[in-house]
Amino acid sequence: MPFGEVVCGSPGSGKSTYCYGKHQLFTALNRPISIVNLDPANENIPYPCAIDISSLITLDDAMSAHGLGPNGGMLYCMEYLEENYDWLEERLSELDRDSYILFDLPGQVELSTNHDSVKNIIHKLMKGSFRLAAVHLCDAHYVTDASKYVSVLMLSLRAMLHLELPHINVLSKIDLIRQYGDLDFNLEFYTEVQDLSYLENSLSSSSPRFAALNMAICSLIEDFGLVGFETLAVEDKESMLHLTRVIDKATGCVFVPPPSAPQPPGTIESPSDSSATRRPNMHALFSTAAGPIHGTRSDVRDVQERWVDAREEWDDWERAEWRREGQAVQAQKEVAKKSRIRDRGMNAMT
Ligand SMILES: Nc1nc2c(ncn2[C@@H]2O[C@H](COP(=O)(O)OP(=O)(O)OP(=O)(O)O)[C@@H](O)[C@H]2O)c(=O)[nH]1
Ligand SMILES: [Mg+2]
Repeated sequence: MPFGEVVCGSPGSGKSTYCYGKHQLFTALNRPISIVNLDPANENIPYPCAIDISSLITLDDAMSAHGLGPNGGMLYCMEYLEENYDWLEERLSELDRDSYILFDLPGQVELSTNHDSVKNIIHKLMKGSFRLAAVHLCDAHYVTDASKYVSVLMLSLRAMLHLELPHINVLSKIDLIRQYGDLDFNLEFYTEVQDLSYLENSLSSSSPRFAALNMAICSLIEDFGLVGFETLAVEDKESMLHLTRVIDKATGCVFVPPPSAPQPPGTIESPSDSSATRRPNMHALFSTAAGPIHGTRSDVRDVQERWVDAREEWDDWERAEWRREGQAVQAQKEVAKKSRIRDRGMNAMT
């Protein structure tokens, strides 16, 4: 039962960078991970790629063979992949059974809001043994303008309804939020999406012609009551760890122990299937799944403090920590070097 994520979002929202960050994090945590690049226009892939759609079809091939533009070419590539689903299935079956799988999607938003190919491919994967969540990245600068924020709410809701997966919306590049000026509200307002009527003033002043339309969209979004956001700064380990916990909870991965976990007492080992994903978790399942998520960036007020209110102080503190860690590593190396020299001296004497 492989778990994984479908990473979607508008162009430049940070999908490929996030995949690379997750690969580095999981490698450090000893969790096997494989990344599938489904973006046929992705020329400079930053991460080690387990499966690349370019070996099936490239955007250039589709455009030149059928006289299409970049957008039409991209839709063609996705339809081609859907038709050749066997190709993907075969390559996925060759991957490590316990590997966590990331699917890096192209940035065309219609692929996750209107067009059916990606949805059909995902549904085929889910019908197999995959347990996936959609991770929808939205550039955090959208929250700095009320009408852009409404558009991103709409986009997120549309993707949730279209993909029909456990869905996590993420405000990416949150570390850059301060450089776009002061926010009208605290970050919590934008992530919780609780009472959008507060946007009325900003909407009437920034886009008076569409204020009524925007407010109608706001009330529609509130009626669904589905949209909320996590935050992400990809280079911040705590931010990545928090998002990982949220996603593991959404996919059900929290229920599954790592392959190296000891068997709980009384577990009967099935000789026919030794897959780690079939073993029960050692920990209390319901409290893990239903309880609050703990951790350094689990509260959006901490995120506000880290990146908005006290960014300089946190930057200084982190730099000091890194220096201390560096010095500790250096000191360890010195000790190891001295003991090697001493051992060599002892050997020479005997
Ligand atoms: N500061 C900051 N920059 C980021 C972060 N995530 C991504 N970026 C930058 O955003 C830019 C776009 O990132 P990509 O990962 O290429 O975005 P993408 O969504 O894969 O783009 P497309 O594949 O073209 O749709 C790059 O310059 C990244 O370095 C982040 O968390 N913080
Ligand atoms: Mg990309």
